[in-house]
Amino acid sequence: MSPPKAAAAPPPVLMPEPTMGMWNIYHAPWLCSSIPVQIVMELGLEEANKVVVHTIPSSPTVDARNVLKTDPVLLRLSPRHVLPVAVLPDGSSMCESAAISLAILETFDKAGKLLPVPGNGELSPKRAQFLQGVVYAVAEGYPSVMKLFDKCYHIPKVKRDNVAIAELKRTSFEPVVEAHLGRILADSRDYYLGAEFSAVDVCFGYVLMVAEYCDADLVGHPLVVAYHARLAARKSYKELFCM
Ligand SMILES: N[C@@H](CCC(=O)N[C@@H](CS)C(=O)NCC(=O)O)C(=O)O
Repeated sequence: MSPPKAAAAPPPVLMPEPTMGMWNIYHAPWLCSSIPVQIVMELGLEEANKVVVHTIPSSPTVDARNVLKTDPVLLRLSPRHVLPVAVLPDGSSMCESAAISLAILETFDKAGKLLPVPGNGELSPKRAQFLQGVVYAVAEGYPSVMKLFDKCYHIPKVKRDNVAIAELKRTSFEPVVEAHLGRILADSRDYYLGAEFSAVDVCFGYVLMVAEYCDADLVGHPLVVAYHARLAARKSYKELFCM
């Protein structure tokens, strides 16, 4: 009788080269590349053949972090081994989820579906609020929730450093995310800028999704809970985060 064969290793995931002449975004499910990808979805840019999203497949045998460190295309495009990375029609590339999101909006959202469009040379207060919101959510909100994520991810609740989690919640997440959103939403607006959904809500939706994923009772403010529920009801959010 021959000895049992070891299970064959799954073939390595190989990411495609960017498509020249189009925008390309490299993405992995759950990572912050979800922010520009949700904007692409909201604007229907894949269907319109303007943007190609290359997604590292999500499966029990594929570790996106490993693909980032080994895939030849990603190693070349993202030497820091992080996503998102966007490749522009001329082949040049750019990183940073907020910058990529703003660049996509500037290029494709002339009608202002997800942002207040620039006026005739004057910066309107709403557009200023929009620019501030996108940068704040990604530069301040995202690191604040990720500090907590690092203390919660794959750690059973009883084994977590609950003292450190409570401290981070009090000193970072509450003032930076929860109290900030609570103040913005206090005049019973539905979204960050008012009655209309915008790309700022995409960014904060991502931060709140990570907070919920931590399963550490991070958000208790009723206005913020209701705001997150509104964001989570969108088709694009469900397709990205309710798999
Ligand atoms: N400031 C950067 C952060 C990029 C970043 O850290 N991306 C994370 C995902 S959210 C990543 O790719 N991590 C890979 C890893 O942890 O191995 C941005 O907003 O794009």
